[in-house]
Amino acid sequence: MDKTKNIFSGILNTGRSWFSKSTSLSGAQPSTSGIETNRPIIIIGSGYGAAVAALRLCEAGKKVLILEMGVDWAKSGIKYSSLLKPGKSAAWLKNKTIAPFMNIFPLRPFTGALDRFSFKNIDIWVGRGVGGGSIVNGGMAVIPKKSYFKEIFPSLDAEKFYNFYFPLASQELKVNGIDEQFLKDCPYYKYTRVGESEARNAGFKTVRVPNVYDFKYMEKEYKNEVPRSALNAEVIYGNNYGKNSLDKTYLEKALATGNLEILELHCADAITRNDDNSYSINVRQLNTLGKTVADKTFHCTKLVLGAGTMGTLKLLLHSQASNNFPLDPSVGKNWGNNGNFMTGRNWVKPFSGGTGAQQSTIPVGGVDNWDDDEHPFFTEIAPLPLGMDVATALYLLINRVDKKGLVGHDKASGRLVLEWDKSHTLKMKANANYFVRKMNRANGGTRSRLLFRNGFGANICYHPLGGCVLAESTNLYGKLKGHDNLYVVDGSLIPGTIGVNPLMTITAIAEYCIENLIQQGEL
Ligand code: FAE
Repeated sequence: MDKTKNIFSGILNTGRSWFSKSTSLSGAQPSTSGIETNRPIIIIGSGYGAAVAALRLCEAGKKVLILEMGVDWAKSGIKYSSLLKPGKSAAWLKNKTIAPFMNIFPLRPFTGALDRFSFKNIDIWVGRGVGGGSIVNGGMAVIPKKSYFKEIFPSLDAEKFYNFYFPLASQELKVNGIDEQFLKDCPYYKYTRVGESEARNAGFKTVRVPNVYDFKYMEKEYKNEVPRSALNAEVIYGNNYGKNSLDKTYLEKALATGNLEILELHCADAITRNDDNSYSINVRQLNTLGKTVADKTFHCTKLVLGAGTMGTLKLLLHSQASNNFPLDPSVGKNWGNNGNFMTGRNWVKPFSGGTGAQQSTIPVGGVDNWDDDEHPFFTEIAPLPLGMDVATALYLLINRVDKKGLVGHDKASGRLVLEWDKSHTLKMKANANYFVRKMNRANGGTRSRLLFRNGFGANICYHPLGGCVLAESTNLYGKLKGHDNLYVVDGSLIPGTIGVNPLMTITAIAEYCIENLIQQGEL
């Protein structure tokens, strides 16, 4: 037998532990082709939907393999970098940082934790690595308003979600709240205190936002009893401590069953449906420079897609374009940015310490204007941890999405295309304008022209949703229409909007889908 084949079957058998060492692979490895592996159940991706699926399937005694294109950060020993000192984790194979603004930092290309899909009118940020978006996100764990949930998902039993799936998701994700006294005293939350008092001044309702970040840990950070993370400008390039990302919750539990294997740096490129309705997946194993070190084919009876909204759509639409993979015509439709619209205000309290020189990266405050018929929105009072006081308040508005986008695939370039222009964000802009003006009128300050083009970041999206919508492109439980053995469990199931930050809803929907799919003997 071919010697390389032997080496790689060894690698496949030892799985996660071997690959964790492989992150040091830096570039010289020759490409190996033709490795074939058979597994009963394969999950692509390791974000929220994928992690829920992995845990529940492993608990049910099934052997599961996860293919994740990013690094297994927890195992790699590589430290996440901070906003002020971007390093390996800061970007997926870029030579400059890709934060929403202030990209003045050069980088050596590395398979980092933050990636960006750039389209003509919108940039979409996603997480890369074992844990998906949970590695890079702000951890805000918000349950949507029941009335909006019912509007968005009329076919779901809302009572069961609010009594069971959301509480279950909260518990598994270790959601907790900040101590009010700590919030009042901690200088790192000045931006929240200023943001809340100014919002109330302007006549808005403020709300406390729970988070997956361990606030008891943060209190210790503040007292310098433990290494700092949220108080050390760590977040969108990963948190070294404090944050209960999926590798510390669902995935850790799933691995503890002994039934889960995770292969990092394995990027699924295309899926083929076989005559017996099983699937074959073309996969590139990457090194940390993004070079292919092996081309592999994985075969499975059951395939679960948890590659995130953009990842799942890319895989499905690319497979359709490259090998006639059968897809329902609804796939790609009903896509939205969850109403994401970034804005801000300059000259916020410039003569009384502004919004604070040091800021915790974990947001805990929001403004709830959802019930205003004319200007319905929710906004997070976001941190801007630049290491100095810039007297600037940053907000990520979440609006309704009245006009949905359409995701397609350009065969020539192999890239996704997105129908999304100014007309999709007009109402969002009107809401941002209304909010900023009302805030400035009540408190002083100007529109944040220093941060965004003319003060409005219509192009910034952290919450891509939809395109493979539950009960439209799939059955009621995420099984893809026209397929017997293919299931979707990630953000693409949510039709473009959920009115709040989406991680809780993605987790709860995945819990609901997997519970039913297991009960029905589908998985
Ligand atoms: P996701 O978490 O995106 O995971 C998909 C995984 O699949 C990733 O690890 C990919 O690397 C992997 N993958 C993709 N394609 C492939 C492929 N072809 N082969 C192998 N692997 C692949 O999926 N939401 C909140 O609720 N609260 C927040 O505070 C918040 N803050 C955010 C801040 C930032 C900067 C960003 C980018 C997002 C934030 N979000 C937040 C959004 C949230 O993280 C996101 O909705 C979820 O992570 C999406 O979960 P999925 O399960 O859909």
